Amino acid sequence: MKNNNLFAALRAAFPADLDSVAVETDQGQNYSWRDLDRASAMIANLLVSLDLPLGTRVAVQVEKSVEAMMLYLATLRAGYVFLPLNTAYQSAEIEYFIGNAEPAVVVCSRKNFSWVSQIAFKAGTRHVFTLDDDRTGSLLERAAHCSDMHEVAHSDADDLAAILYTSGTTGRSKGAMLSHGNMLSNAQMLKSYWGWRTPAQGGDVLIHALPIFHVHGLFVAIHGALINGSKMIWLAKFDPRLVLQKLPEATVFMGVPTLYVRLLAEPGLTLEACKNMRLFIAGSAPLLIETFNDWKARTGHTILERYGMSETIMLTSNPYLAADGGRLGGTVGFPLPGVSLRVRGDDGQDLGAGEIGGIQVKGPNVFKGYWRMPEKTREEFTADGWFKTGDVGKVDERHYVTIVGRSKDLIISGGYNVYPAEIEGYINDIPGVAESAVVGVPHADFGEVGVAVVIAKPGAQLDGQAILARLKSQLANFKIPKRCEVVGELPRNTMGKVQKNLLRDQYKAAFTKA
Ligand code: MLC
Ligand code: AMP
Repeated sequence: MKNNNLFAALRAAFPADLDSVAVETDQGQNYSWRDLDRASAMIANLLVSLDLPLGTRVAVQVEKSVEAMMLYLATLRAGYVFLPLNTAYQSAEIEYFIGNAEPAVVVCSRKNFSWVSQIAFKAGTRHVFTLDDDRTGSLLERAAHCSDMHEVAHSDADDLAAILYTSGTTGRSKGAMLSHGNMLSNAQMLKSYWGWRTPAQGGDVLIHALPIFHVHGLFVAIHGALINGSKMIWLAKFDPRLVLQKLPEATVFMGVPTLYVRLLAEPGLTLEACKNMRLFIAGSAPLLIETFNDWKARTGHTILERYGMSETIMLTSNPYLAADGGRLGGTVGFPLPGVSLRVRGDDGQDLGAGEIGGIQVKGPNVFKGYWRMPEKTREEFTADGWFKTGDVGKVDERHYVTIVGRSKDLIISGGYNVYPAEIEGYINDIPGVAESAVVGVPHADFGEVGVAVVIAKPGAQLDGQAILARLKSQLANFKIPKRCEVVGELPRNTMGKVQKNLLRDQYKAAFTKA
């Protein structure tokens, strides 16, 4: 029977010359394809030796490193389920994820071992390993004793490969369950749609500058390079000057819009610097038309904007080939081959070209549901099996999709999702707070950031800075509102509901002026 394990397909695409460079890091290390194969086999053998049940979750909160990617590949090839966690998450957030996912294995950095292991052991996790970004930690120490030969586990297309937590509108995160089939179909389709060149076709080189705990950096970028046998230039952290330095050796770059904004601020971004590049891809948040136009003027390249989600990986993309239509700024392009997309009105009726409504999708890339939340899963799918993205948009006569807003109350800041309901919950727990509202406003660097507007209980004295300081000790740093205002009252409609649109309007220029 055919093995649908994603790793088997990635491994089959490794170039014939296994000693050629697969990953070159900004620390001057080179990893060959053989290194990726052997090290992921050793870690997979370590996991297998733990005698874990099928479907075991491996939760990972570590700094970006090539070894962290190898751990991901090892989890796939051993047939377990990878659960990546943002390094910014703090103890309450980690406690929720571990309690909800019940991983049998947790891997964290050494500096966090004492509190992470305490949470994990309390939740019933049997194995907690450490992994740091300098190739040290108990995971690698233990794996060093394991064989470097490992037969890839058999997986069906529907078997789970990863769980990605994505925040919910009620403030509780939901684990999106992605299968080997979801990821493989998407990776294979993007291979041809974005015109990746295998080594035999001259090869591509990807600058990997994104974090590896979300869809963009972990799946779109890593699968894209590996399934094409393409080399990666691996940056531990995004640094615009380093990217510029590496551009002449690369052909493909992927980034959230903030990365493009920051690169544009560098005088070294020129036609000359980009002349070897084949493709610049942007996504995860709206790309402003100014950024799109400025980029074209400065580099001669038209950014290819695409649209995706944790629940679906990639959904739409502007075309790679001019023959398929141009790359249209302000749009996210066409539904990708195999993906069906429709726009529905509030009453569930199909909308025509140019009409604005809720975006719904179907396809082999659409996830299997939310981990242990059958109710939530049912709510997010229509009776005829379409996934409701929560994004609001339109499709024009030529089939270009434009996202105009979101029905979900969500802020996307520098490519990270922040759910106001979660932040409001924390603010409302602060003594003296009667009520709060968090809204997203435009920001020149992050695209959008949160502003918290708070009402004090009668007689209570509140200070905006003190509220932010308290939030900082509880939540991932990117979720902290960039401003907190204590006010007398919140604008409400006749039903008594807070009118967030009025607050957004009130603070809309707070971060856009020079
Ligand atoms: C950092 N900070 C942010 C932030 N990132 N604030 C708001 N939004 C963000 N995204 C704040 C920190 O809290 C800190 O504040 C200060 O900025 C410096 O932190 P840093 O870690 O040094 O920041 P920096 O390295 O500059 O990071 C910015 C960034 C990063 C843009 C490089 O946020 C990033 O890598 N974003 C990419 C996210 C991503 O990969 N998304 C893909 C999701 S997948 P203070 O006050 O503490 O000093 C998805 C699906 C799809 O959406 O379609 O792809
Ligand atoms: P996440 O849950 O982190 O995977 O974020 C997915 C959300 O990011 C989508 O539902 C969209 O709202 C948003 N998104 C992704 N790509 C784009 C894009 N190119 N333009 C606008 N929004 C985007």
